[in-house]
Amino acid sequence: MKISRFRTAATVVATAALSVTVTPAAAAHDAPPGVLSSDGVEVTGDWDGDGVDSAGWFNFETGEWRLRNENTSGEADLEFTYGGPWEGGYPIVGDWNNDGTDTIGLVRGNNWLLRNTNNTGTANLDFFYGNGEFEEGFKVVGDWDGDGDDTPGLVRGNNWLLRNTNNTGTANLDFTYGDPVDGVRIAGDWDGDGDDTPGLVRINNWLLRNSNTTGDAEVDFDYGNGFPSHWPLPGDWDGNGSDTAGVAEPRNVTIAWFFRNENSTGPGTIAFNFM
Ligand SMILES: [Ca+2]
Ligand SMILES: [Ca+2]
Ligand SMILES: [Ca+2]
Ligand SMILES: [Ca+2]
Repeated sequence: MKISRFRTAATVVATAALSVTVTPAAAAHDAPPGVLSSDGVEVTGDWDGDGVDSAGWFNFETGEWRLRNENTSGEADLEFTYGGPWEGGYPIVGDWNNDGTDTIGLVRGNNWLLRNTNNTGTANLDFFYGNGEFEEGFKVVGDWDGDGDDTPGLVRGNNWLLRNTNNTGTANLDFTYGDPVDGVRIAGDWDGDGDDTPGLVRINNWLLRNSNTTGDAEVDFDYGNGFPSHWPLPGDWDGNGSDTAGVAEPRNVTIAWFFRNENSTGPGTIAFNFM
C-alpha cells in the first residue's frame, strides 16, 4: 500500500527503478526516477477508509489519478488530476493526517507535496526531506512510529532514513537493511502491530522485517513472477490490520492485480483487472 510502481517498458531494469536515473527523454518533463517510457504508475491504498487497501493508478504525463475502492474488476470510483501535465513527480500514497483514509502525494526532488483528500487541488502539506533536487533515495512511506500517520522515508542503498513527521527536517530513524544494491524496497505492517517496517523483494523473494532497526529478514517467502512481469505492491486486502503480498502485472490495455492475504508462498487469492 505504501509503494508505487512505474508501468514501464521492459527495458527498465529493476535497479533503475530504485534510483534516480534521469534519461534525456525523461528529463524533458521531469519523469519519475527510472522511467524510460511509461503511461502510468500503480499504487495501492485505502481510498475510502474502510480498512481495506485497493488498487490505484497514476498517469504522470497527464496528472490523472484513477482509484478503485473494491478489489474487483471495474471502472475507477475516483478520477481526478493532481499534478499537472508534464509537471511530473514521484507518486506516493498514505494517510498523512491520521483520518483513516490514504490520499495522494507527489515527490519532486526533495519536495514532498501531500494532499489530504483524493481530488483535484493543491498540496495541504509542502515540505522538504532529502538532499535537494537530485535526491537519489528510493521513496517509501509508512507509519514508522505507529501513531497513525504515514510519513516519509528514503532508502539510499541499504540505508533506511525514516522521518516521523510530515514537515521539513532530518531522519528520526537511521539503520541498514538489505544489501547496498538490492531488490525493490517496500514498507508495510507485516505483523499487524501498528507500525510499518521494511521489506525487500528480490525478483519474487519477499524478505520482511518487523522492526525499524538493523537486522535480518524475519519473514521470507516467494510470491509472484518478479520484475518486470510482476511488481510488488503490499497492502491489507482483508482489513485484518496486517499488510500482505500483492503484485501488479501490466497488460496491453489494463493491469492485472493478484493479491494474497498471507505472507507466505502460495497462489494469489484475489485477482482482477483495473487501470
Ligand atoms: Ca488521511
Ligand atoms: Ca506515524
Ligand atoms: Ca508492524
Ligand atoms: Ca491483511
